[in-house]
Amino acid sequence: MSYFKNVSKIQFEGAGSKNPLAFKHYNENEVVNGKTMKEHLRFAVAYWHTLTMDGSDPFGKSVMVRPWETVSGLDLAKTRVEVNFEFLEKLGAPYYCFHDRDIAPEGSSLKETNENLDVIVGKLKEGMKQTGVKLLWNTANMFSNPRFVHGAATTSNADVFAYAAAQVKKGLETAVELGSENYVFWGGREGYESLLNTDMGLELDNLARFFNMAIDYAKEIGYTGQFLIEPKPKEPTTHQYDFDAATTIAFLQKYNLDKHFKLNLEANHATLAGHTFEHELRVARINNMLGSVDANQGDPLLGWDTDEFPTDIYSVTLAMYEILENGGIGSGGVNFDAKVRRGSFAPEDLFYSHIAGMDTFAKGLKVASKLIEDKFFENLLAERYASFKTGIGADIVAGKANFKTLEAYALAQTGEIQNKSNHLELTKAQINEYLYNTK
Ligand code: XUL
Ligand code: CO
Repeated sequence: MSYFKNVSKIQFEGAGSKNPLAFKHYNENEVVNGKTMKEHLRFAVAYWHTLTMDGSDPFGKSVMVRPWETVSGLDLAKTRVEVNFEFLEKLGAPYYCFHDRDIAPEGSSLKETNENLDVIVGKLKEGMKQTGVKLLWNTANMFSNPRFVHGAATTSNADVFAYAAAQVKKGLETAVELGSENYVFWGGREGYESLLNTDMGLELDNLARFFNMAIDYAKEIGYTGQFLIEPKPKEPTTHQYDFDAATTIAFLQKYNLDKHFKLNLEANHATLAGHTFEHELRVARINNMLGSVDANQGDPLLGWDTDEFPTDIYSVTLAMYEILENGGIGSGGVNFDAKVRRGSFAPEDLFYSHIAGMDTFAKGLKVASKLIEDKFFENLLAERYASFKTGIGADIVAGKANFKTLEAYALAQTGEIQNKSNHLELTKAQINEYLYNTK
């Protein structure tokens, strides 16, 4: 049974190819910076956007009724597993990601819901064995069901906290069963609408308690995958506790959780936080907390999470630079947390969009690699910060200076301090040359 009869395995045809169902830049076996593109990029497809998203929005109903959606409930869930593996194989993406509720419908009790999950997890395991596709990460959807109206681990209702714990317990068991390389926590409704009725101290303490329980249970069942937290500043709540990379790292450090987690950083979440994607990656990198990325892009003119496919080569190049400087993405990957626009409702748009994203990342990887090979940023920074290499600057860096020695130094100087231009526009023009000319 084939669900994409008009699409065969996507091949690399090279720059200049006009075939919409071919890669122009992503050549999985091509070696860049010492590793193949496949090893660098570790692409993953998001189950929720590719298999279950139906194109509905607050103003209109579903427009993406897929040809295979002729059944419902658990039968539809089973069909989607088959579609998933055909899609992944034809695209040549080595990984996928899901929320528990993407893959199987909820039953009338937690027990029944878990039984539904077991059926689908069994089928996924079979598909993974047959295709060699792997699970980059799984997570728990603790935001869609009405029970999570006041949050999950940060809810005001202890019964909901218990339910959320049971859900993550099952999620970790699923991670073991499917060999998931990471487990993600995105705090869907972990935040507040109004401080007027919020005990922020208790909610944050409870969130830390919840994470500690997850760490303990993972240890108990022998789950060794990487725990990831995905920051986002707002939406659905007015203020989400994992606002951005810096806030999340401070939270983890306060509760001594930092050694157990890394961050899964999403481009559109960075935009919502008023940051660039590369800013978020840099904050994580310098704190040794860069774990994985959710690849997408937002519309800077809109204030919500549009989850568009990443085609902005400038932003992706700078993101890939951070990843390369990090020494790679480790057990993480590049997960397309991205959805086709409502108007792109044809099944083949699922291929066009992923190809666009994969080609953008492949090209970004090449440009970033060339920038590193040429020591572009290394030389620029060495020159800009040269004053910290000798004399008083070297003393500051070595911890040999204090306010008294610095005052004595400043008093001994004659004339005005001299600063140098940083030639930022020249830097931008030079980066453009790399973007135009890297083959
Ligand atoms: C929501 C979002 C989630 C997480 C996983 O904005 O990004 O899909 O990636 O829960
Ligand atoms: Co995401």
